[in-house]
Amino acid sequence: MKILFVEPPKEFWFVMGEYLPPPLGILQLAAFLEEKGDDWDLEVLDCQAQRVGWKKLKRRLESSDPDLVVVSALATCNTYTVLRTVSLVKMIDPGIKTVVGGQHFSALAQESLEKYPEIDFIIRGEGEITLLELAKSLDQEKAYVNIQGLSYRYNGNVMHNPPRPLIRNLDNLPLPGYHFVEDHAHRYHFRMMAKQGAGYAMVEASRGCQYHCTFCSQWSFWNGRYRHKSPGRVADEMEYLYQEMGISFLWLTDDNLGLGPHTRKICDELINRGLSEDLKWFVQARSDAIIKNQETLPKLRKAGNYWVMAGLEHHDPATINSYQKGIRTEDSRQAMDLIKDHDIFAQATFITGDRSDSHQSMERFREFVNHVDPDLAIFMILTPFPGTALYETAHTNGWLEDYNWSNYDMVHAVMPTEHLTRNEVQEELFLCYRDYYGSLKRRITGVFSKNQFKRTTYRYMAGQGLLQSLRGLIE
Ligand code: B12
Ligand code: SF4
Repeated sequence: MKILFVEPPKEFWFVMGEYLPPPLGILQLAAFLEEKGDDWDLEVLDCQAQRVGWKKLKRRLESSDPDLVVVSALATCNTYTVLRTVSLVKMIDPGIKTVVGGQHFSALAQESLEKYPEIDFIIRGEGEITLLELAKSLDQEKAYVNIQGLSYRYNGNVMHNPPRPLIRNLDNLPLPGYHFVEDHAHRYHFRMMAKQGAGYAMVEASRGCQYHCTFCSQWSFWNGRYRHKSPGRVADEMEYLYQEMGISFLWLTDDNLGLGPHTRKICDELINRGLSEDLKWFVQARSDAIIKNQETLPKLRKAGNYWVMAGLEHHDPATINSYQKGIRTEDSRQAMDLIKDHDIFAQATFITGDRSDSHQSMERFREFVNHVDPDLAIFMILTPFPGTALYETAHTNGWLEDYNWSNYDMVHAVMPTEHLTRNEVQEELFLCYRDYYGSLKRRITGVFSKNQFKRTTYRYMAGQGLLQSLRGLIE
């Protein structure tokens, strides 16, 4: 059986500059099938890295002649690129089976199978074992009824098999299949963040999160559970990427790895293996974790961590509480200062366009961000992703004015607030960037900063048309 994994052509997220990421989700799935499956012919087609546009994709699908096509989505905003890919597959040969998965399709499995006949199967939740069992069933022409986590059509009805329990020990997963994309691995890059030639790869040290923020689809996707790989295993992955693939800029995909004893052990592994001088890596952390575990910061830096990003979200404690985020706005400044004090680049993300936001509150929001003063502030618009509590509320209350999934990228406003129209929300986003990066003092400090990442980022941003792109979104 021939299984083709496709990362479709997609637009990049211009807010973080130009980048080309490896498609970790499907690399992980392909590696799992390679290790546990039968002797199947597996191929990964990364349209971005292989410079395959829509026309060429049709030819590649024809020449690949697969039996099963597995398409990667990543985020809700990529829904249509996935659908276009599976439509192409069906145009070429309706007998080829198509399977999609990830957060968006897991949350909207019923609706998606009803609406899009070009999708044969949806894998809900964790992908590895369900995909393996599906491939075996297809190969051996067996029924799917016992495959947990699978949704499909049967006799004109949409069927949802019971959910699949999570893998107990993530160390049992094979190393992600970066070898499937070895020929073009040198093309992966993140221009704003990494030096030329450093490459760009992702390492997944954990899955899920213990918190339950109302706007986040991450925790519900992983059933509110948090599992992590062992420190040795995480270091193995990082070592492999550096030694075998020559990639030295690594992005930890973890939304909430925490900075406690577990992270310190990862750092120790990297230091003891002599990797800390060569690697540069990025991680996300909560502001409360940064403050609570501040003794980790020197070790983090010593182990090659140069970049920490924290979701600080909003200036108003009531809004933070309504999101169930569990952080305190008064910690935001201290968390950023602590990171900077350890010569680590401090990035923060903020969410605009809360239902309670008005022009006045957005003024206070901008004052707050100026006070918190992260090295890099990324502003996003509150977006109800399917699978979140926020989506349920917004959908039920009729707040959503736009159901075009391409716009669910946290840059386009898809709903108004109680005081602002959708277009005014869009305008406020533009003002946030203009206000923050318009400051001459901030730009000069950035361009001449002692911190190498800050210098590179500000110099890079100076040449980008971010503000023009954002202004273009205002009607
Ligand atoms: C790295 C990353 C990025 C990178 C790019 C990565 C890439 N490959 O393109 C950058 C920084 C550029 C980025 C940008 C964006 N991202 Co992002 N990103 C991530 C992050 C941190 C890691 C993704 C990853 O590789 N995970 C590890 C892999 C192994 O897990 P996985 O992809 O979930 O795959 C597993 C399952 O989901 C499933 N599966 C997934 N796909 C499929 C497909 C099939 C067929 C099957 C069977 C199974 C399956 O099987 C896999 C193994 O079990 C995730 C959060 C996270 N921890 O996952 C957010 C995340 C995916 N991003 C998110 C968002 C919102 C975005 C942006 C819209 C903006 C933003 N605010 O960041 C843009 C969109 C860019 C675009 N157009 O694609 C959200 C998505 C929410 C949603 N429902 O849409 C997430 C979940 C973060 C969050 N906490 O909310 N992102
Ligand atoms: S926003 Fe962060 S802390 Fe909140 S549930 Fe999502 S991953 Fe966890």
